[in-house]
Amino acid sequence: RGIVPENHPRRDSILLRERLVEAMEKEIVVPQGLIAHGRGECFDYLIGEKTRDFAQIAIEEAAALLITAKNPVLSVNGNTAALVPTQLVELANTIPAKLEVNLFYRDTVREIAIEKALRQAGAKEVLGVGEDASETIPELFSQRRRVSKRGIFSADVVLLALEDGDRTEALTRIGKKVIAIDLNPLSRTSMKATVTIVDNVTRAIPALKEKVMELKRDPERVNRILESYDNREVLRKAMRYMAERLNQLSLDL
Ligand code: PTJ
Repeated sequence: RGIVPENHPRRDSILLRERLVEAMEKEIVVPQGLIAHGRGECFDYLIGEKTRDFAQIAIEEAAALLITAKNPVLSVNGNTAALVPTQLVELANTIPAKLEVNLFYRDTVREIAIEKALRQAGAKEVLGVGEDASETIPELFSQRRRVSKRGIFSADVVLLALEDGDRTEALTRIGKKVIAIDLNPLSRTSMKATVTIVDNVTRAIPALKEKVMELKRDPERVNRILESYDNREVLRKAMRYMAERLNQLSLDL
């Protein structure tokens, strides 16, 4: 593929695009995933491509929930398998949590390609592939309703990213705590999740692993964090940050 100059100001962003296109050729990512990524890039511009305080607060809450969960599950789709396979496996090992493939555009070829990517990244077990995804989430009509009995079906805390609002809503309705990573604070997923991390998965997943390691050494802090969290306030902060940053940039012109 074309060489991206070392000093190109948008090098990292271009390399991520290359990674997604390569993953599409391996049938990990769907073409729609490229469009979804473009929407994410736009919101990432608005926050200056950094993990801001509203994301840090949500990451802390997410880490506390994952550590104290009975059966935490990390849900993996095409885009996250392409962008952060190793980081997802490391996060799952650190918590520890299960990894489950769950796709909007589900087909056997993709399930197997994603399982392979996760195993190459070091995963010992990958749920939600083939017959393992034989349970269903009630009142959900996309292919995302198919889940593993040992995984999302019996999970108390589910972490997901680049999600559609329907499943987030269906999962919370059946009593699960949902941690969503979504750069768009206006999406239905962001609004319906228990905890919304408005940040890029490429930054949020490693940051979450660091936070899990930190909080595991400090159980008292975990309880304090769990008592005081307000997701609406986090979303408000994210929206205000975007608006104020744009305003400031317009004044600086
Ligand atoms: O792999 P599949 O079959 O499960 O399909 C996955 C896609 C992404 C195609 C599917 O879930 C989809 O259509 O997603 P949406 O409805 O486009 O939602 C994607 C959301 O994720 C949008 O709100 C984007 O802003 C956000 N987003 C995109 N890239 C990133 C992101 N959030 C965090 N990090 C990103 N890198």
